[in-house]
Amino acid sequence: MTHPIEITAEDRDAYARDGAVCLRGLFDDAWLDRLRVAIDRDIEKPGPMGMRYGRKTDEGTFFGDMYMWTYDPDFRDFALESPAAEIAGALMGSKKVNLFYDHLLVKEPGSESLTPWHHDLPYWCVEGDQVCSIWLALDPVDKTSGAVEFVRGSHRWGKLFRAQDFRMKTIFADPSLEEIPDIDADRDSYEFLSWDTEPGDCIVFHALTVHGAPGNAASDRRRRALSTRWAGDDAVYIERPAMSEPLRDPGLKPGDPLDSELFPVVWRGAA
Ligand SMILES: O=C(O)CCC(=O)C(=O)O
Repeated sequence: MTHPIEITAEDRDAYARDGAVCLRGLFDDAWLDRLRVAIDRDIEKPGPMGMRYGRKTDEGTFFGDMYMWTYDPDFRDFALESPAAEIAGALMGSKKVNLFYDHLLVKEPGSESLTPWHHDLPYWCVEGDQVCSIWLALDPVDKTSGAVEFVRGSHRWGKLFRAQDFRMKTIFADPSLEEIPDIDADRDSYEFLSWDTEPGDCIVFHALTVHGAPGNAASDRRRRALSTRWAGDDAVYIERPAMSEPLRDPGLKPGDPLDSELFPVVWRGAA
């Protein structure tokens, strides 16, 4: 069933205050069915940025891929035509929304690979406050199958933590950046947000919100998630000393708005 896109003032306040908000049932079965087929196709034949995250010894894999929209028609339609861009625009309070990229994160049952605590901005060639992700669940997800946890309000800490590779290597290490604190060693000091989600639910979170996730070793369900990354009016291109390189050179100079073939404007709201 298709739900009208209705973002309430409470949703906007929660996103601004907490740095993460869960929105229920905004993506209908038609999108989910297309994405599930596309996901299996991508796992079968990954794109240029596809890789196995996490431990090689895992019984179930933690598979990731990025920029699928650039070569797969179903991911492309989702990125360009689904309600995602409008949702991002409404929550960020932006008049235009650029697609930054799409990111597939599949934890198969048996995967013990956790998603390390991190926030996203230091990985990215973008700067700005209006930068967010929409993490869309394709399966029922709870903490036994890898529900993502968010540190409430961490997008307002004024910090930029050193990025770390999901494969636990250090290829993104920028020594000038502070290391992220050991969140699990000091859980009483933080407030966490986490939601059990059904297919079609999504979590929208700010690019500075600290988040991480357990593995999927305790369930017998797949945990397929698609994170689409979005940027708004104040976002500009930058080059960081250590970052996750984009799929290709977008042809932008530091300080440029993202508008380009690689980071297209997908949605414009009322001026
Ligand atoms: O799905 C996960 O385990 C991690 C998600 C994540 O880190 C992201 O979407 O930025």
